[in-house]
Formats: sequence, C-alpha cells, structure tokens
Amino acid sequence: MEMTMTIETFAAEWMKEAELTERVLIALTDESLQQQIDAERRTLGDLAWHLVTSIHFMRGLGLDFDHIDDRSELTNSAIGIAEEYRRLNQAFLQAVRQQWTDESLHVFHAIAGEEWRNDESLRYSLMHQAHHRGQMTVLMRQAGLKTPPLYGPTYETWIEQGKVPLK
Ligand code: NI
Repeated sequence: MEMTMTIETFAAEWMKEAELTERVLIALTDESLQQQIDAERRTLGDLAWHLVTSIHFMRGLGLDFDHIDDRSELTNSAIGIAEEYRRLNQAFLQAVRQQWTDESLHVFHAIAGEEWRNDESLRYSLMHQAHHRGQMTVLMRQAGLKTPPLYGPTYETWIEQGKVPLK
C-alpha cells in the first residue's frame, strides 16, 4: 500500500483528507464549540482550532505561507474556523507544490529536538488530522450534532438506506 511519497501523491491524499476535515468543520455550530468531555479537557472548538494551527505549524519545515489569523471573532465562530482552515490549507498546499520538489521530501528538519524527514512529517500530519477528527465526531455526538460520513457510512446513513446499523 505504502508507495514512495511524491509531491503529487501527497497533494492528492492531502486534498482528500482536507475535504473530510472540512465536512466535519462545516457541520459544527457556534454553540457546539463549547462541548467537552470533561471540564479540564479541550473543547470541540479547541480541537477544531488545533487543526488550523497544526497546518500553520508546518512552517517549521521551512515552508513559507500565510500567517494564521487568530482574531477571537474567527476562533469563536464555527464558520470562521472552517474558513480559516480552508484558507491556510490552500496556502500550505500551494507552498508544498511551489517550494518543494520530490527531493525535498528527503530533507530532515529538527522538530522538538528530533530529526524528522519531511515525508515522515507529512505522513504524521495526515494521521494527526484523522486522529483529532475522530475525537471531534464523539464530541459532536455529545453536542447533539449529526456527524458526516468520513471513511464509511454513519449510523444515520444506514438508517436512511433502510439498513440495520452495524454494532
Ligand atoms: Ni494534536
């Protein structure tokens, strides 16, 4: 399954995954951003915003693209978070395509004291995003929101199709 990553194989995978993230982000409401599993833990809004700042973090790999817009009217708004995600995401992907070649994927960068090869960092960021999306869908359920299908049908998808949902 795992092929050698190139800029274009990464871009294709990233766009698919970003589309899944956007599905989750646009399903949020302003009220749901306060949802949390425990008073000490990150809210749904914190996790959503974390996905935005995680893209910005990729500047640490030497990519040059737009700075994050962290005005409170964005971070406290479901639409604001979704729009900032989309904007930074496009800027990030454009930077990867314009500033890196396939050889750049084999360059190492120090991240938190560890040497990471760029293709490993990109793979990590794909997995990291999926991980937090999973956390978000649980909080969305708790907030009473419907979750979008991501890697397969949701409970509601099965119901709508007249099927018995799998346990
Ligand atoms: Ni994280």
